[in-house]
Amino acid sequence: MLISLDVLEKVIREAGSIALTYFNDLKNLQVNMKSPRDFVTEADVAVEAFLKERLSLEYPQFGFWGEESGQSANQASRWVVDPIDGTHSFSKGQYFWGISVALEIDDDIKVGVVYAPALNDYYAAEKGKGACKNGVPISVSNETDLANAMVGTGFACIRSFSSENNLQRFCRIAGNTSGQRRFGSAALDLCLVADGQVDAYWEQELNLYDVAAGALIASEAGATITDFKGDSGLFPKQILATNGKILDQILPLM
Ligand code: 2AM
Ligand code: CA
Repeated sequence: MLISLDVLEKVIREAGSIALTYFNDLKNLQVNMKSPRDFVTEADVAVEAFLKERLSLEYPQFGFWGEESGQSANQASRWVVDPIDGTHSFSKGQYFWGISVALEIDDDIKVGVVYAPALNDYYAAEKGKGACKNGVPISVSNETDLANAMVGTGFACIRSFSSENNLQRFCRIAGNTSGQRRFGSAALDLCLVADGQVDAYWEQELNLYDVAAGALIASEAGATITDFKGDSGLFPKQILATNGKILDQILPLM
């Protein structure tokens, strides 16, 4: 056992309390722009500072890579942290945002936890040991027909001013599915695949800290994690998570 999952849960729930303090006082929240269309709030910075300090104290052997503070110390074995995934939703008072923490060792994600404080949902997975939501084992959906499927996606690429912006792909896939959702947090979107609430999710131009924990949680719940060509692996620039049963149907539309 590399770490204690109980300790990790305690730390991430404390981080959630800090985030909620800001969330419950949004009119005083300071929001800045990292770059055009890319927001950072004082809550993102405070939550990440807390996680960095606490995780480094509990586990000095691991380095740290966070969205807001960058990389420090040992990067072969490190925490990969998104303090608030879904910052824009958070700043608008919407509930769908989460804290994402993964432990990566030699390019392999060993542990992933995602906590959504406003929903009080806690997802956790350890490599090879399955995934849980609020302590109860979860698994992907049984949907076998893309025509009946509920799919999720996101448009981080629009915010990045990317010319390949997912809109055409979205139209293609939407026309061949029954339900489409856009929740705005890659980490939680992957947890929804894990929990069978959506049957597939894809997004492009993300970063490892957006997807590291969620992808492990999804794959431990039985999801396939591939790129848009169907090659297995974790590719933040092109991530497709499915229940496995509709992978062959969605791939030609990617
Ligand atoms: P964030 O809230 O931490 O910024 C929504 O589609 C997803 O894309 C979220 O996980 C969001 O993470 C991420 N995201 C938003 N803007 C982004 C950008 N410019 N580059 C990479 N990821 C981004
Ligand atoms: Ca993020």
